[in-house]
Amino acid sequence: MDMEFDTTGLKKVKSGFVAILGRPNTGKSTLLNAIAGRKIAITSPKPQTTRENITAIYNDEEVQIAFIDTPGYHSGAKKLNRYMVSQSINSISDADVVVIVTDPSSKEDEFRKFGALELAEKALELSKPVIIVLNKSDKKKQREGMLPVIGKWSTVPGIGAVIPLSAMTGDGIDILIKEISVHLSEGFAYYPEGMDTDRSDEWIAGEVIRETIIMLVSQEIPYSIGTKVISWEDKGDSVRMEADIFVERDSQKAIIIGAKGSMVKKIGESSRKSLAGIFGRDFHVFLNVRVEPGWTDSSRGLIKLGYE
Ligand SMILES: Nc1nc2c(ncn2[C@@H]2O[C@H](COP(=O)(O)OP(=O)(O)OP(=O)(O)O)[C@@H](O)[C@H]2O)c(=O)[nH]1
Ligand SMILES: [Mg+2]
Repeated sequence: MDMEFDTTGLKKVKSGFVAILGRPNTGKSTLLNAIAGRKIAITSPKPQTTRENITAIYNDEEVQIAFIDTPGYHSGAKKLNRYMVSQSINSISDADVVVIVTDPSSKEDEFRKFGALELAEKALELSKPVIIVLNKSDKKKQREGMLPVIGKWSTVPGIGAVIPLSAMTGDGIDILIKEISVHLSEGFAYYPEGMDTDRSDEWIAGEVIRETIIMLVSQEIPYSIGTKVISWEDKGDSVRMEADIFVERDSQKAIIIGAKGSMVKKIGESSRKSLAGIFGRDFHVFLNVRVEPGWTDSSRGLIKLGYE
């Protein structure tokens, strides 16, 4: 990546940018967090959890790697879906290496439309080194499905490596880092020591509230949820934060609020516990539920929610 930057105080290492792409739900964000050693990206068993690119910076004695977690590659037609997919595809051009995460334990065919093969081809067209990750190796089903998948990838010209790993247990991540390092060149670290993400605590906290809603609220509602932290007061050992929860319709607002406010109370309590666990301090969480009609398919709505 060609960039002009101030090199004062930056140490000399092998460095570079690695984009993590793949279908929804394959474990990209879980992998990012495992590499970072803390929760930066939210994760969930439901697809389309990540909506924007998120950087986590990995450092060791030899390398500094900026990993970019991206939204899952999918075919949704709304403006939000298209924004998500463009985030993911755009990450390829700035990357030194492209890692494509797949989940051989699911029945998803990665060689069909909107599969990993399409992503690999896009990256190879731009002459990027491509590494395929076969994630969830801790699952028996994954190990059973793995051999034929490795066979299929071996017929695709240009694929650098196929690496089984488990983002959940961390097994195999060292091998992935070694394989990536082969493709990086000596240079200056891009980020100062101690910086492990481009995202603020406020932003992560807003995402944690969205993750809580994904877990607590069923059906299609999570796809209509947006969260935004509107105030953040650092009080030393605790944080007082206020956030807006956006929905698309009045009926969804009623569900999020719940009978006599029971659901929004539950969301607040559960978020507070998660935030305390993540940041190691107490949180006081105040939530407002707002309707932004049809925001997932409107430019105005996306801008208002911060997806620009
Ligand atoms: N057993 C197992 N589960 C995993 C592993 N990695 C991720 N998962 C689970 O897979 C689900 C999806 O994980 P995410 O990290 O949110 O997946 P993602 O690829 O970021 O999904 P999107 O953001 O929707 O594209 C979650 O329930 C994770 O706990 C793994 O190595 N083993
Ligand atoms: Mg994700």
